[in-house]
Amino acid sequence: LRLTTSPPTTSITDTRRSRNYKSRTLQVSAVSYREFINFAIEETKSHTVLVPSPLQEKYRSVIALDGETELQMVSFQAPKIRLLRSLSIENERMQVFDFGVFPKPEFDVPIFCANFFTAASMNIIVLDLNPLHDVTMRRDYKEKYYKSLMPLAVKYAELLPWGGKLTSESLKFFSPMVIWTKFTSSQYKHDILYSAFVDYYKAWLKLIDHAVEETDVTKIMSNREAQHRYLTWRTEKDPGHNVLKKLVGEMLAKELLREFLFHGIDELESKTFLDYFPEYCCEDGNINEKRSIIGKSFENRPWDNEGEFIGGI
Ligand code: BLA
Repeated sequence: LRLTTSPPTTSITDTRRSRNYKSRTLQVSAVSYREFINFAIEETKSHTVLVPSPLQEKYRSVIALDGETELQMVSFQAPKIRLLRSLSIENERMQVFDFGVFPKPEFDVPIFCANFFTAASMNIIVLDLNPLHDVTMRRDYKEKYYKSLMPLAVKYAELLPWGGKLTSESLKFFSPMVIWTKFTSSQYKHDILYSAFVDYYKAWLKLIDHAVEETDVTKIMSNREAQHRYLTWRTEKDPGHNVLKKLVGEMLAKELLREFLFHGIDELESKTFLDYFPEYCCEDGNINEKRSIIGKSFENRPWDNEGEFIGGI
């Protein structure tokens, strides 16, 4: 962190000076997620052959409606990875990092998910290896991927404690090793978050390294549908939507969600949101705009240290 002089108070009209002002304030803002994406890409490259995704040509950079804030996007693919993509947004008011890695449907490996939102020094953090299949119903799936990772989860659950009640539906998309936390910015917390990100990503890379391609058509279909259901949920109900809409307007926000962040929603399957989540159907047949039908719950971490669900029904 570099301390700088306080920002000029006079209004700036000259664009070059205005850019200097911006970069100076960026230096004082405590958080930047740039090192996170750099680490993830370099680390992935040391495990597999990463090539740019066809999406990369169209989605690189978008300037927000304020004429200043830049949304930066990168996307890649690899032999076992359908899509690795990142969106980062950094201005004086907020820093956003939305990083996701989606395996090809031939692999039942969890989806890597890092969603970090920082504004007014409050951080809203989700870091997880999101399960493709229900970890309560499918014990075999939980044993296969999460059993050996629980010690890692327990370590970070102490350092980055449960962030409080959340939209109940989200829990089905989270694993027993999820880091869901909120904190006020500090270098200490930021360093812990970086270390958690590094450890979780290395753990995920190991899973995909060892994953064996599925040949059973029924199992591939089930993986594909599970991933599509996940994409469908997040395209419709992700908590970041409002921020995106404010930045780039409703039309472009929707395009970025469907075509970039959750790309695959129009390719993997043809089922709709209401096919998967019929409880959101309004009388007029439209999708209920509420983020959550059930409401918020889970005041405390609903898994024990072995990853057993202890949150009730
Ligand atoms: C809040 N983001 C949240 C919350 C969660 C997540 C759990 C707490 C509110 C809630 O209960 O829903 C994240 N939820 C997730 C994730 C999954 C999920 C990752 O179900 C995956 C299945 N957050 C972002 C991005 C932005 C963002 C990219 O990841 C902005 C562009 C913003 N998240 C954001 C904001 C809030 C939030 C503003 C607080 C507003 C709110 O609680 O609705």
